[in-house]
Amino acid sequence: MSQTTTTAADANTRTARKDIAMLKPAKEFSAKAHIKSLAHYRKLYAESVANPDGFWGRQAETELVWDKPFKKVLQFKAPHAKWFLGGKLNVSANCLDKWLDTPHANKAAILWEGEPAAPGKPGEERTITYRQLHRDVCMFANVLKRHGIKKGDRVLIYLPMVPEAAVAMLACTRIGAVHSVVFGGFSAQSVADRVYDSQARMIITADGGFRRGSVVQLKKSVDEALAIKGADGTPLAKTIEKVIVLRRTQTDIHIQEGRDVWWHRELEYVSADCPATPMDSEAPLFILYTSGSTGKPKGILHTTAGYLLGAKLTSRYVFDLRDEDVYWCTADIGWVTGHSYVVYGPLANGATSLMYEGAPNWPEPDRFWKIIAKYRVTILYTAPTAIRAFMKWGDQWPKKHDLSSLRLLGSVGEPINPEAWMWYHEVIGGKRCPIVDTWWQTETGAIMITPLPGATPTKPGTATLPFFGIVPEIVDDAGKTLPNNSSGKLVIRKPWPSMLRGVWGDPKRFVETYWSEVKGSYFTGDGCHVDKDGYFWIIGRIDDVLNVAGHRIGTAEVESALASNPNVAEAAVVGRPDELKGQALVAFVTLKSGIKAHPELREELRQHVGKEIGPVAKPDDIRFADALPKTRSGKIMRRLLKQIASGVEIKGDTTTLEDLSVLAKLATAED
Ligand code: 7RM
Repeated sequence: MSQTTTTAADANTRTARKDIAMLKPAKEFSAKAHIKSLAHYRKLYAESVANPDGFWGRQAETELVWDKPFKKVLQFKAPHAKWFLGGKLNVSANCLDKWLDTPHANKAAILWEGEPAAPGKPGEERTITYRQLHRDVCMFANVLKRHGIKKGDRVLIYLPMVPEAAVAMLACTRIGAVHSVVFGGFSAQSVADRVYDSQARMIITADGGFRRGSVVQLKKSVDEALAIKGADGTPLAKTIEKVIVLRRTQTDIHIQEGRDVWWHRELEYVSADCPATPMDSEAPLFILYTSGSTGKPKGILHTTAGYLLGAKLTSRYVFDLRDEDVYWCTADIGWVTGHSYVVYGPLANGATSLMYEGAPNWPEPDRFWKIIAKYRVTILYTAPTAIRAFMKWGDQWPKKHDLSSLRLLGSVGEPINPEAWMWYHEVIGGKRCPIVDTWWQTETGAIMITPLPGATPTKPGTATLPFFGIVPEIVDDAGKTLPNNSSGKLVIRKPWPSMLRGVWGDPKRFVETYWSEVKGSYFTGDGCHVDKDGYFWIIGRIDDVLNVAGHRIGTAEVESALASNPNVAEAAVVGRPDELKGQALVAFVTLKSGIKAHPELREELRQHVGKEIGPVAKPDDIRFADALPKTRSGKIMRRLLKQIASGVEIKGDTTTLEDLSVLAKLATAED
C-alpha cells in the first residue's frame, strides 16, 4: 500500500496510545496460566514453526485418543494438505468416551439456559453431565443408523440453541456421517439450497424454536424447503429421505407419514450402546456454508483429526481453560464459532460449556449479565457487535449484577474498536480480566491470531500474535512479504491442521478463492496492519478498503474514529461512487441511548473524524439510524448499506439479515 495509506490500525494505535499503551497480563493470572510469559510463548512458537512435524505430531499424539496411530504428520502438495495420515480416531469418542472413566464423568458438559417463556418467568434450565451426554449421543446415533444413515452420508441440522443440537452433531460424528448445520434463522430457500449442494439424506429439525418471546417455525420452513423446485422442475431437496423432528415449542406441525418422525418416539426403539466408528484422520467431518463474494454460499469442508486438534488446543490455551471453569461462548451453533467453541473445543477438553437459547436483550437488556451471575460464568466469549449494543443500552444493566466470577473475556467476528474494548475491559471485566481478541475464519477452523491471556501484553484493537504453528504474513500485490510497520493482504504461509480441505463439490472455487491471489499461500481475504512490535491489526475484508481521492481508507478506521465520539454507539462506513473523488464516504451512525440526532451533531462527527484520522477521512454523508443491518452472526451487511448509500434498489440475498425492518427505515432515513 502507498505512503498515503491510512488504516484502521493506525487509528487504533493512536487511540491506544492516548488511552493506555500496553496492558500486561496480571501476575496472579500468569502464575496459574498454561502459558505464563511472553518468553514461554515465544519459545514454544519458535519450535512450532521451526519443526512443525515435531510440534504437531507430538500434540496429536498426546491430545487425541487414537484407534490406530498415524504414520505421517503432514503431506502438503499446495493447496492440498493431509494431516496425520494413516491414523484412525473418532471425534465423539474424543469428546465423550474419553471422560467416562475419569472424575469428569459426572461433571456438567453442557449447562443450558432456555429462553424465558415470558417476561418475569425464569428460563428453563438443564444440566447434562458427560455421562448423560454420552448416553444421549449413543442413542441418537442409533436412531440415525436405524434410518440408514451411513459413514459419509450428509445430514442437515436445523435446530434452535438446545442441547439436542450438540447431541445431533456428536451423533453424526460417532458414526462418520457428515453434518451440515444451518442456522435456525435461515430461510426455507437456504435450507433447500444447502440440501441440494450437499445432497443430504436427512434433516434434523424441531417443531420450532423460541426467539424474543415468539416461535420460529423451523418445521414449517423445512416443509417449504422440501417443496421448492429447481430449474429442472424437480424438488431441490429430493435427496431427503427422513426428517427427524424434536419437540421443543409444542407448535402444531404437519407430519408427513413415512418421511417425518419424532425424535422422542425414535428413542423408544434404540439402545444406549453404540460403539464409535474409527474414522480416517482425513474423513470429512462437517460442511459449513459461508457466504462468499459471489452470493452463492460456499460449503467449507473440515476433516476429522486436524480440525479436532485445532479446536482442542486453541480452546485450552486461548481461553486458558481449567477444570473449574464455567465457559460461555455466546455464538449460535449455526456458525463456526458455535462448532469449535461451544461444542468440539470445550468438550474435547472436558470443560463445562454453557449454551443459551435466546437473545441478549430479551426480556430485558441484562439477560447476559443475569446468566453470568446465575451460573458464576468465568469465561465469556462474544462478538464486538454485541459489545457495542450493550454499550448503547447503558451501564446500568451490567451494573445490576454480580460479574465478579468472570476471569477472562474473548472477542471474535469483527475488529473490535478501542472504545468497545475499553468498555468491555472496564464495565464487564472490572479491569481485572484479560481480553483475547481472536482472529480466525470458518475456513481456518480454529483461532489463528490471538493473545494468550497469561503471556501476551495486549493493546485495544489488535488480535496481537499468531497461535502456535501459524505463520501469518502481510504481503503486497506481488505477494512479497512486507516488514513490520506496514499494511497489506493477510496470508498464511504454512499449512495448519484445522485448515479447510476444500469447497464442497467445487474444487475450482477452492483454488481460485484461497490459493490463487498469492501463489503457494492461503489468502484470507482480509487486510491487515503489522505494527512495530509485530502485532497484527485486522483492518477488515479487502473489499472494505476504499479509495477516496487517491487515499486508501479502511472503512473500519473511520468506524473506529466515529465510535470514539462519546455520542456514538456504532457506526458503519461504506463507499459510494463519486464523480470527483472516485469514492465518497457514507457513514451510518447509531447514537447512544438518550442522545438525539441533530444537524450540528453531524458536523461535530465529521470534525471529530477529521481530527482523529485526517480531513480525507471525513465522511461526506452521515446518516443517523436506529439500528444497522446485520447478518445473523452480527457482521454489518455493508453490501446492503452500499446499495442504500448509492440510492440503488436493494438486490440480492437478504435472508441472512437479522431484522428486515431496519432496511426499510434506513432507505427512507432523512438525509
Ligand atoms: C470466526 C468468524 C471471518 C471474518 C474474517 C475477518 C472477521 C473475525 C476477527 C475479525 C477482526 C477479529 N468466522 N474477523 N474475527 N476481524 N478481528 N478478531 O468470524 O468466517 O464468520 O468470518 O471475520 O474479516 O475474515 S467467519
